Amino acid sequence: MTQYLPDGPTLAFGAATAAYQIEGATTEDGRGASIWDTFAARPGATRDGRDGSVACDSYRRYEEDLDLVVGMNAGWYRFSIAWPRIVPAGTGAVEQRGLDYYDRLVDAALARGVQPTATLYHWDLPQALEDRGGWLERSTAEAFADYAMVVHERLGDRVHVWATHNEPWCAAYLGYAAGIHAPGRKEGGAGHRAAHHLNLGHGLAAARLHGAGVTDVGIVHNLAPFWPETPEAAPAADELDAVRNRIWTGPLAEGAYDEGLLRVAPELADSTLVRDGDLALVRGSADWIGVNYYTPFRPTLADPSLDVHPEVEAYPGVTPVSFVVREPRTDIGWETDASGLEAILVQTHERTGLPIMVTENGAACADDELVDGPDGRPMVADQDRIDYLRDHIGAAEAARKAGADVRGYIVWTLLDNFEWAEGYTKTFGVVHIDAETLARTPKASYHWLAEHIGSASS
Ligand code: IFM
Repeated sequence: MTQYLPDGPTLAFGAATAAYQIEGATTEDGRGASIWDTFAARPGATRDGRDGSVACDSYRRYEEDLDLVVGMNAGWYRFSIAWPRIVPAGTGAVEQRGLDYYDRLVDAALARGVQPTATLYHWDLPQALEDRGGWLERSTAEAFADYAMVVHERLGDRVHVWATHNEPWCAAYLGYAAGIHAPGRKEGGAGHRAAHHLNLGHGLAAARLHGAGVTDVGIVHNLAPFWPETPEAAPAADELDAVRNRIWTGPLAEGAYDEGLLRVAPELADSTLVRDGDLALVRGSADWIGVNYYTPFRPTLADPSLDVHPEVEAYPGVTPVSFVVREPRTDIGWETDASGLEAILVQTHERTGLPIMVTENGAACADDELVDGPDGRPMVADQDRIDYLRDHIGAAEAARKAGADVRGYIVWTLLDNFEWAEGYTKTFGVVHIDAETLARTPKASYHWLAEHIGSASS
């Protein structure tokens, strides 16, 4: 039973960010190097050659950012903690100055009446752990649980809603198999191995957090609907559902990797990897689940006009497919279809029975330009994003009416920020960041959200 997760008669609202995407200050106050510092420094790793060393400078400007959360009428701020700020070498010595930063951030949120919810891992693994094998090693899962407890010890009196991982699918498959995210390894079945250790790390951390009295431990996944474009693609869609969705929900709900998954990911049947007790530990370990949704996927078999998707190449055992991407699309090329959010929320409810938060949803938009407004002040008229958000909030409400226990909607993201391999070329923020001065300018979507949230909760 969760105690602190929102549970009101209407959706709760929040804004989300992640440490490496906004903080900057990557060499300050004893922070160790992370795999994203190393990866982003590789020529060609990010579209614009840039990294997170400055980002939005939220390490210093967090109070201004929290004021923006308040101005949006959002009751929740979802942020992530940078593991290399807390345990710079991944294991061993703890850096108090890193903890002090999050301490100040949490106090500043609470002082403004905003509930902080912390994610412990949003992809910035300490480089020292990667040097010892990263998520391909069981010891990283064990180190993660130790780090979780260090953070909880400092913040647990004020942070009550925790998430272990954010989108471990990306950490595993984009990081170790597709090689397009840090640490940039392209090693076939390694994605499944990393995925198991991420599941295990969640299970170990959740057990220890529960042991320390935490009641609201969750995990955040980018679950997605796979809608076969043709009847022939239906078996492939099921395989993709296995490696993208059931690989996480199966252990949580059933304590098992299902047979369909094991057929395409035989690595997960290896008892030296998946040891006795691992999956039993994960079963029932989450009190809530976060769903990050952006787009549905429409697999189709062997269409010569389309490339096999690089993400699909990351699963050696899955039938090669292409994805048909219909219009309209956001600026990052992802199809916009809000009905996919309703579908994935209902499916997650059916598969896990857990309370759900929409922990991320938002759009990269091409209309994010700063222009002079009618009153002479700078403004961003991002009508595309307003349409996207309105439709998706409606879909979350529809899922709730259909019986899914959806508690809240957290927009991705508060600020334009470092969008991983895309560098700063794709903007998801409801607040514009000036590339030179880092000045914050709320976009039209921010004002729309403020009004929507204000009227929804009054
Ligand atoms: O920016 C990312 C975030 O870090 C994780 N979820 C998807 C977002 C948009 O790509």
